[in-house]
Amino acid sequence: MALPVRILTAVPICDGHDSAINTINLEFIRHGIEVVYLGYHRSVGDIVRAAIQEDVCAIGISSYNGGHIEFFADVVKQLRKRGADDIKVFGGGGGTITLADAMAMERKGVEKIFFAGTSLDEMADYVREKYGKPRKKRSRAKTRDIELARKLTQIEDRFAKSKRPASKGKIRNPKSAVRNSRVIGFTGPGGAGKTTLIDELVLRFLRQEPKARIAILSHDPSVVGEGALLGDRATMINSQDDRVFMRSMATRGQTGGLSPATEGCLRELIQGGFDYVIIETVGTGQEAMPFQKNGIVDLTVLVMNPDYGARLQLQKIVMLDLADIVVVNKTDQARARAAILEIERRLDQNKRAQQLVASVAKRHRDPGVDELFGLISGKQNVEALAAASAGHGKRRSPRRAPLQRRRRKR
Ligand code: B12
Repeated sequence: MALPVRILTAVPICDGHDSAINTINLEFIRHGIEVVYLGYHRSVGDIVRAAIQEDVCAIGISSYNGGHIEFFADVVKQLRKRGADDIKVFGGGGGTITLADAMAMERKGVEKIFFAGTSLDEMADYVREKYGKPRKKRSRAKTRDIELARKLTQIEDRFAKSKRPASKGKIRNPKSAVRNSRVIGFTGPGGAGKTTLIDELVLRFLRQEPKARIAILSHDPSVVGEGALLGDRATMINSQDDRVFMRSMATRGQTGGLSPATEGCLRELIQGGFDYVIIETVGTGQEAMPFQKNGIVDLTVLVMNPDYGARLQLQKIVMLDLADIVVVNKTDQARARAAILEIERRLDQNKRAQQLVASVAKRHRDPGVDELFGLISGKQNVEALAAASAGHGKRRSPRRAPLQRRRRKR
């Protein structure tokens, strides 16, 4: 089976013209290309870091606000500087990039500029033709990120070729490595705010643990042999940091929220010595139990939207039985208070030590996110959290034991 072509697309810093790239992304996907979309208003450093971590074949930049000669050239220069000059740069910007500009850019190492009037098919065909060929044998990786990124690609590719899982055995006790990473799995329905929540947690990790390194495996759905929009990076602001290694994974036909290669990639990240590894599933349905297999995570977080429908729906969500922490996000919505009460009652049925957290992840310094951070980082005890959150009108069942204490018993 042919391996999917993987590219990264982005819009430069100070540029909010994303309508062109949104259209082009969709066309690429329709042509079987996996597109990691970084979003708009992105710096050269962010683009280059993301391209390296995602191990893409090429970067497509859509630029309308001027400064394109310098910006594109700097992307090429930074890729070379970091030993990643096998990643090619192409793009467009309608009439804002003149023919003379394009020639100057090509002299500086940009591979191709598309002008106004080019058909979408033509651009997608170019990408498939130019970047769909097997990559040349690459020189030794110069940086830790490049080396890790290539290993993750090999794992994904091995599976894509053979249709077999890339790894076997449990991850909990890999013989070759002492496991120091704390692996946290986030799941929940699409639109609950998982990505925003993770990004806010990353901000707290970066601030409070000045040496911690964090890895994120973020999943988006795709069908075998088809394209995919891997768009979680577009929501991530704080996670664009040199201490964060993020990889966007298409599920490539696997149901349940993860990719067939997730486990193998997780093994690499654990061996890579990250302090925290965060796995984000695709938006899941009622039956999903993505982290059940092989005990691949230490802690599971179910993120819910208050608007889940009738109370009866809660009886059908399997993860409400399994999650260590349930987060009701978007509690600024009208139905939030009722949702928290209903979910709390539902959790009481389980008679297990589960935590319930209410958050508004999009809000700056949200106390609910602080509380969740305390729980997953093991930095705060629950009594302190309960006292701190008393002023925010949240209910906490006294029967729920502190998470840390409960986990140690396992
Ligand atoms: C739509 C638009 C907007 C929308 C943007 C909506 C959005 N979310 O994207 C709105 C109204 C918000 C807007 C705002 C502004 N805009 Co405006 N906008 C445009 C407009 C009309 C179309 C751009 C577009 O999307 N084209 C559609 C694409 C698909 O077609 P295309 O441009 O021909 O591109 C082709 C190829 O280049 C290729 N391509 C493009 N990108 C990429 C990327 C890759 C990877 C590939 C392979 C190919 C490719 O695809 C197309 C194939 O045919 C242009 C004028 C124009 N006619 O270009 C001005 C234009 C870009 N805007 C302009 C300006 C000045 C602004 C504002 C600063 C205005 C203001 N004072 O507020 C703001 C800034 C916004 C911001 N935050 O950055 C100027 C830029 C001038 C310059 N750079 O010298 C332009 C050129 C208008 C003008 N003539 O003055 N804008």
